[in-house]
Amino acid sequence: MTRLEKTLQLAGVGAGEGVLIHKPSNIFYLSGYTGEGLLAVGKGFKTIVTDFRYTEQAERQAPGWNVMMVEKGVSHAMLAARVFAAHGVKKVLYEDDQVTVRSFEALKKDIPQVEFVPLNGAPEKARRIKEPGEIKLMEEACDISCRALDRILNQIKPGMTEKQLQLLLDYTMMDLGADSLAFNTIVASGVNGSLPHAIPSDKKIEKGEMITLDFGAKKGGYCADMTRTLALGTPSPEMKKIYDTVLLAQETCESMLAPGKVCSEIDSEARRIIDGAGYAGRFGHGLGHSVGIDIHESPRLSQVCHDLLEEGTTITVEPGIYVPGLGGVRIENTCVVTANGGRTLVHAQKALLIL
Ligand SMILES: [Mn+2]
Repeated sequence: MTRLEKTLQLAGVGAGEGVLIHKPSNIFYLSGYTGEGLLAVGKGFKTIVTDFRYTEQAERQAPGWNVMMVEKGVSHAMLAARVFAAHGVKKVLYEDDQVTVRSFEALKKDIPQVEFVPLNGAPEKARRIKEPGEIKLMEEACDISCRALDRILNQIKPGMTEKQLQLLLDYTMMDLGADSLAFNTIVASGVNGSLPHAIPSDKKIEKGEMITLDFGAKKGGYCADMTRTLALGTPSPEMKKIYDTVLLAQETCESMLAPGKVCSEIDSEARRIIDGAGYAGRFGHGLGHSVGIDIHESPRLSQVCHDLLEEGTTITVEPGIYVPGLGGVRIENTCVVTANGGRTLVHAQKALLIL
């Protein structure tokens, strides 16, 4: 079954029904096309509606798809309306989490006499289980990220700013074959480590500080996501204790990954370990998130997600402890759930690295 067939089946699409796709990651997943525009699809038809800038690209990236080009006075939705009319579509499923209120009004005007109903995340449901080819691309993205970290380690010196370190890491990932970055790299040193999503600053990295690096390459459309916290010189006993606690939580929870496991229960285990070490309230985010074409996908390892892990789920395990005025530690691997349990795609050392 193709990805499109799987998605139409999950959405329960039958004859006389059509689907509009606006979300870029869903457009890429279903068609391979990475430009702007929308998809108008249904049983027996698949069309990319785009403009002059992207028509050739769409034809190259999505062989077998019908590509339509908008012209002056003819909107994307008007072309979708022609496709739907040609296939007797009376009901259109659309992404109500993507379309703005204004563009929904335009859709209703440009595609008249059809009923609009929410698609309810059918493509995202299909995307939860990664195909072997998708896992291979994520493995490549993780491998580039790990090799980049390995290559820059001996260049991290006291006096270097967080921004300089970010640039070095980003440059090295691109140099090693990343297509782009999966997200903005986080570099947090010393007291900045207590900010889980710190923005790299002009602060100089000093001896005795820990440095949290959260980063990932993107390859073939797929994201890597990894975090390592390093020490520049010997860390304080308190920071060492925090590191050991986070490492124990990370390794324990990673080893719990398996098909059928409840997401919230894995998150609870990390909290038990961290709270038990005296850091209750210092781990204020979820334990992990699925990752793929988008950096944050579902399911999530959190208190509010009671979904079961399935074979082919790719998910991060990233506990952290954050203490304002002191610093923080986070350790993160991107893993794949296999029939035999979790397998990490990130092979960088997790034991504390003291530079
Ligand atoms: Mn992450």
